[in-house]
Amino acid sequence: MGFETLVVSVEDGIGTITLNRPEVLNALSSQVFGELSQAAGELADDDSVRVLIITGGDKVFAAGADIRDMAKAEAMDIALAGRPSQKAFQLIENIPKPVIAAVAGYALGGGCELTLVCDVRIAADNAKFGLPEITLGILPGAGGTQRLPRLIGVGKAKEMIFSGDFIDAEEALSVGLVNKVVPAEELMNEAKRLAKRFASRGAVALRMAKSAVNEGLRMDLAAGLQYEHKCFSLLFATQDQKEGMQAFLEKRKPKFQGK
Ligand code: DAK
Repeated sequence: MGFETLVVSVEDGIGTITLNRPEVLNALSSQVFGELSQAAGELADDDSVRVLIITGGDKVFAAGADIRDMAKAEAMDIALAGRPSQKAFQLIENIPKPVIAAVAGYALGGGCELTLVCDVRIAADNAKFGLPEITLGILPGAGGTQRLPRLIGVGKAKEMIFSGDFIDAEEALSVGLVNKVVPAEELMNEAKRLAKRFASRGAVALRMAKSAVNEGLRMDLAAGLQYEHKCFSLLFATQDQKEGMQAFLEKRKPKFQGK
């Protein structure tokens, strides 16, 4: 289906969602959240898609939720309107395929929070991350107070949340908010290179590995280790496990079938 606020493409097993509201720095309106859910759901269900990339293009990732949408809202509007954004973010976080955020320019507020539901973040050297909600009299409400401390630690997360200040790509790298920083013109090449590397691995093992990490983070260590062991055991029922180990013993590259 066609989208008004996104551009969606599939090439070589990689599905790419590009936020496309340049006139407002890709601000995330309720329409964007709705279309994101739809696009992410379609790419999740498409067996030809092995890995997803979410980007805002080469100028800006997203300057947050649309402040014009929020400015006149009452508490109940937010309580109810929260659902499309929560649905989109939870859906993306739980897609059983790797999701890479490719970030150029600003990733602020809900834009920064969108990168946090991706598995891996690649930043252009011009990227800037921040949670400026506090400067608007609110707090990060799309997972920022929960996912950011889990990713980068409580102290730095609180500094970012309390100050609303932005950090540049190098600082984001140093605190573990992004996995890699590349020259801006190399951003999509690097994201695609990593996507192809992920796509060359067995799809079932990738799915299980993502689930083991994500679900494990919601459990205590003992329960997480048990869950990991269940995922690990189950993989011995796949053809990919037989093929991967046989290929190693025969000193050749494995040909994974994703089953
Ligand atoms: N919303 C709407 N329009 C925005 C926008 C935004 N977030 N950010 C920028 N724009 C618009 C500007 O109004 C301007 O439009 P015109 O004036 O040309 O009509 C155009 O984009 C260009 O922006 P600037 O002229 O401001 O550009 P500059 O380069 O001077 O500044 C900037 C760039 C990114 C520093 C600045 O635009 C800025 O501070 N933007 C706002 C950043 C911000 O505060 N973001 C956080 C928003 S709060 C939830 C779901 C989501 C959220 C919360 C809950 N539920 C689950 C309940 C998320 C909340 C947020 O993200």
